[in-house]
Amino acid sequence: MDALVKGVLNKQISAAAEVIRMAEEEAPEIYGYLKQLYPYTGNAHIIGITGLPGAGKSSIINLLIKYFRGQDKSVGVIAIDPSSPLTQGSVMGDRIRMMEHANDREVFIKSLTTRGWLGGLSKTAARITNILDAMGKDIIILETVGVGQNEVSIMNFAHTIVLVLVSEMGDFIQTIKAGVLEIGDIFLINKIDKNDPYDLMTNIESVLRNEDVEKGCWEKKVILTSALKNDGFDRLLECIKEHRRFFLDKKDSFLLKRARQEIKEEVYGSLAGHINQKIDQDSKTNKILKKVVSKKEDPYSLALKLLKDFNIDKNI
Ligand SMILES: Nc1nc2c(ncn2[C@@H]2O[C@H](COP(=O)(O)OP(=O)(O)OP(=O)(O)O)[C@@H](O)[C@H]2O)c(=O)[nH]1
Ligand SMILES: [Mg+2]
Repeated sequence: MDALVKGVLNKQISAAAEVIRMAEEEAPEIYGYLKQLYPYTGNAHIIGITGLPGAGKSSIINLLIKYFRGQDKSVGVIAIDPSSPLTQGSVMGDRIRMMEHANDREVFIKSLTTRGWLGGLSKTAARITNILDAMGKDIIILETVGVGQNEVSIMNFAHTIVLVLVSEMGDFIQTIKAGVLEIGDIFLINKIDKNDPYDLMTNIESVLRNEDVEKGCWEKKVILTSALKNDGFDRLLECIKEHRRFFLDKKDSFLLKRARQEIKEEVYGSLAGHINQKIDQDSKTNKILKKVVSKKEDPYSLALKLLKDFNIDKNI
């Protein structure tokens, strides 16, 4: 077994950080490491926390870290896109909120931004989740801003998905992507110390489709919290535990869904990277693009040419 793999399995932070770096940078040897680590994954409870910017996700994660550390569980956090234009400055905020855990060797916090990726943010997040899982993290928390497709895909890697809402955000159903509403297991209305949550609560309850509970589906829960005052947190923990028991019963179907998604992310992510590079940076394509601009070529013929590179022949 490779020394670096052994290091990750022995919970060495430097080894995990090195493998994560390679996963992010698409180092060619990463596949070998991921392959060796994969058999050791599958033990962590992966909790996805998503919601609009500023809803209180990081504050809630901070409370979760505290709770799980109190239970002597080790924790990994992957915070995605804390520096998008929507949430500028919050990397600093996240650091400050999570600072108290900075010296705790059992807490590993990794931030990823959506900028600068040639496609494949979800792929990288999936890989890092597996690296932390193999490292023996009992709990892995994924934080995303629930506004983009990437973020919705990332939530597919979580067992338990918590959607954080705040009533001041008003017409949340329009604002938040429909997909997020469907994937949420627990709906948390935060900042109840500041805003009356009841209208929003009625609103959510009216759109949640819980009619399949009798067929064995999870009954989606709505919870009221104040991360600031540490209010409603017991109920959140109860629901998280209840959901864990629920999915453990259906573990096989979850593992299948996850494996499917992982393969898709790897293939999509790499293809997207390849295609973006080809269209954005390839000099030959650039020449054709200029012709498209002057209407001597059309985008469809160029797309068909590119598809032929993948043996996809639309036969036109
Ligand atoms: N009054 C009140 N403020 C809160 C509560 N929870 C969080 N906040 C504040 O809301 C602001 C945003 O909180 P964060 O935890 O950073 O929210 P976030 O959803 O992680 O934000 P982004 O990562 O930027 O999307 C901070 O100033 C928090 O102190 C709460 O329950 N009540
Ligand atoms: Mg945050």
